[in-house]
Amino acid sequence: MAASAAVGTVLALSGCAADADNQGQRFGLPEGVTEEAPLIGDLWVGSWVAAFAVGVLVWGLILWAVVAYRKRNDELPKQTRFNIPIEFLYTVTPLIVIGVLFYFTVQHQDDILDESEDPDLTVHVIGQQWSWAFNYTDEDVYDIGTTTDIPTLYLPVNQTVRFELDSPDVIHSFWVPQFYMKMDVIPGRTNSFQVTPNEEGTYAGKCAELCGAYHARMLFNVEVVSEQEYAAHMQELRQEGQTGQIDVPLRGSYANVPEGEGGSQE
Ligand SMILES: [Cu+2]
Repeated sequence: MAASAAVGTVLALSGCAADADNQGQRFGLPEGVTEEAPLIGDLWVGSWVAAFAVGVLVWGLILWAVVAYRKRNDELPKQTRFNIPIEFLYTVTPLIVIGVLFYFTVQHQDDILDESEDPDLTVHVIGQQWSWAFNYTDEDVYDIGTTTDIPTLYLPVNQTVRFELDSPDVIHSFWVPQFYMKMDVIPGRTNSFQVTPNEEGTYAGKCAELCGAYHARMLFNVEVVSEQEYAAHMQELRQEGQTGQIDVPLRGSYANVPEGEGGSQE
């Protein structure tokens, strides 16, 4: 009963999304578009399958106890205080469950955060109240977004990109849901990770850490494009004079507070 209700809820929730194809099978995850996405996808689906297996066992035992030991007469059943084997089981089983989840989480985390291979390109990402700046460090060009002019991050398909994340003010979080990856952007500390987008398309990105009044406006787009289109976009940025490496913190030209709503939020 509860199991089918839970599965029904997952299916109903996933049915609302535009890219609902097979989303139920992914337990609500959107379609992954990087080489590394299956690492997190498998961990997510595997955890749900394990949770349902434990759930079915527990619900089964509850039902069995309800039926097998229901009240049959007014005679008081045998009273017991404790049962060592059962209490041992109660203690050891959760430790095994947690141990298995912990093992697979650490194993996948190590693979996801692996940066031993050299990336094909590096993008220096600056998250700042309340928008993003993308510095294509190898190309020596950059793009700076504002709350009203949402920036677009261009990435060439099938190339490994290394994101270096910096913040000059408060903690933000760099999140592209379809990359199955997000990472905190912390002032005074450069975080980094690598992904290889393997499907061309337009994807949404956002800040996933409540960072102030206009947190909800910290949106960006990701365009995963062919190598030619990527080169053309780099050329565009160059022609617009957006060349060089940007400093953190960004100063001056960066109007990050929506017009007429002045005042910073710190
Ligand atoms: Cu933010």
